Amino acid sequence: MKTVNLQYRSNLFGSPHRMHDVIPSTTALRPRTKAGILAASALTLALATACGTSGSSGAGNGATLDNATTVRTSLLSFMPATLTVKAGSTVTWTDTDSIAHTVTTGTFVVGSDGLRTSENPDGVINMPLSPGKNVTFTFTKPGKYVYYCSIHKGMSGEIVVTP
Ligand SMILES: [Cu+2]
Repeated sequence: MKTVNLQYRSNLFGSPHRMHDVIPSTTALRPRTKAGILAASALTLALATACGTSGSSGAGNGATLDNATTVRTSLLSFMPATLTVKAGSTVTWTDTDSIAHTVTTGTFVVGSDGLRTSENPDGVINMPLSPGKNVTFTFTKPGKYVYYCSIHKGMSGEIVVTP
């Protein structure tokens, strides 16, 4: 699975023309691989989110923009990779892939190929994230919370909590 992850990322992000080519016509896309199908569906979801009106169904108190406290999974990455919120904020992770992930805080070592070679979960957050579902965590203490997906060795992100 490691090679799939790498090819996937470089195919989609390596060329500035690639996304443009993919976006206009979904019928012409005809992905032949599972990764291609995932990419196509993730792109479609990303576009729908980006272009749609806010239609958030969350309870929310209206004090913050929904996007400001939401991390999506897309194309086997957390987006945004770094999210800054104020202490007391509840961050929502939304799985917009068709595959399962985890949100796991801890430290890790990344090899020269960009994939983690070791992981040390710290137990602060360790939540499975299923396709189409959300998980949330409320950050009460300021600090930098580095997290990763324990399933995909190239997926990580951080939440920076300010006072
Ligand atoms: Cu993952």
